[in-house]
Amino acid sequence: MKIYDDKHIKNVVLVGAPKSGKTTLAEAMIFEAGLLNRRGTVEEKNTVSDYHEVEHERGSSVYATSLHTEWKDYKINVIDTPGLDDFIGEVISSLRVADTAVMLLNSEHGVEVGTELIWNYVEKFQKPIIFAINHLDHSKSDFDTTLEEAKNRFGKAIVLMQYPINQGDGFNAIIDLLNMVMYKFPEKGGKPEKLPIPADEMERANQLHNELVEKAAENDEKLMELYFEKGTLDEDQLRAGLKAGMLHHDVYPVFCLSAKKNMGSGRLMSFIDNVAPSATELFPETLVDGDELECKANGPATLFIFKTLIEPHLGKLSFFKVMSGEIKAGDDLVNSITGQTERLNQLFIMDGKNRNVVNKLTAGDIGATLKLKDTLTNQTLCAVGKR
Ligand SMILES: Nc1nc2c(ncn2[C@@H]2O[C@H](COP(=O)(O)OP(=O)(O)OP(=O)(O)O)[C@@H](O)[C@H]2O)c(=O)[nH]1
Ligand SMILES: [Mg+2]
Repeated sequence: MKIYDDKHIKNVVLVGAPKSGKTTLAEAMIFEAGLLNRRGTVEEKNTVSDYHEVEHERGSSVYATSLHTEWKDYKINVIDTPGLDDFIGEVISSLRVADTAVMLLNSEHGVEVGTELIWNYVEKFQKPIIFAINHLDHSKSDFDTTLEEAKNRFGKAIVLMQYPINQGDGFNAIIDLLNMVMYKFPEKGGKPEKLPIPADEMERANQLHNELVEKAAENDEKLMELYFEKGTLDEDQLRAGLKAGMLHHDVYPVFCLSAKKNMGSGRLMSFIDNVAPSATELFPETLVDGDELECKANGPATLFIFKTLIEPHLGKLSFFKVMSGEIKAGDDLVNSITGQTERLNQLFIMDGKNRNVVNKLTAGDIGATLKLKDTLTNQTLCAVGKR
């Protein structure tokens, strides 16, 4: 597996009301990257993410599942969470290690009770967030009402990056307000054609583009000055402004999707690569003793265990985020609460039930290890002498 440095790893957690399309999107994100030969579906019970028997029986996610995709020189770790509020614990622990949350909204239903419940935790952890309006191919899709509800509920940080021009049965085109182009998808989805914005959409697109630029400039005095001087911002300035806005919870970018038809996931992943913050760019974690821990590869090795699973025939599987430093298979770390030493016998990158063995993981990455003796979820393992 290709090794990515700490600047080229992004952790996103897919959240949203039940059936908003999280598992279908996760599958599309891996398929688009060419890491799967065949795109599984929830109906056929063959997605990478919903691999547990109970998920097949119910036809919906029960566990938060870690997987990864690779998009244009970046590794994106994806955690697909269940939407049903019975399993909110899975969402909370996943949000804890996310760099960005991607909240799916079902455009048939708009903002749902489930959306609001999850929102409370996004706010609590102050995680950067992207909204993805899904189900745009559905005959009852209502993008404008969904957007309006999101604005009413989540406020003026909501800013459109794209809008659909033919939602419903024949959905296949999106106006992209960042690149100012139209993306037109082939019938089976996948890579879209890049076309000029049609003349009759130009006025609306220009107006929304200007709103986007203003929003990006709003968070930075220098950008605001440049914007007033030149009347616009270049691509790098836009990215920097949006990133700063996401970090401060002043910008919630909105994307368009039909996860089922595999339309829109590529553009979303490019935005995650180029704009969404990496763990190294998040504000430092405040530790119990008041100290701050910065996420950087040359810091002290620190792992946070966010999930523990007992897998049949395997035993205890512990999922963690490398909060700082670098870890190698065979390293000894100390549990910061119990003082017990734990050996990391094997390190994995997980793709649903598949374990990819790796020798090393760096700051910001998410991985798993087997058979920790005495370490539970929500505990931290630190370099010896750093407890
Ligand atoms: N028409 C349409 N159906 C979709 C889309 N995305 C997902 N679906 C369907 O909606 C249903 C739920 O999709 P999932 O991917 O399981 O949704 P989820 O958010 O993971 O659901 P939970 O895990 O139960 O919270 C499935 O039948 C999907 O095929 C979409 O973009 N358009
Ligand atoms: Mg699911």
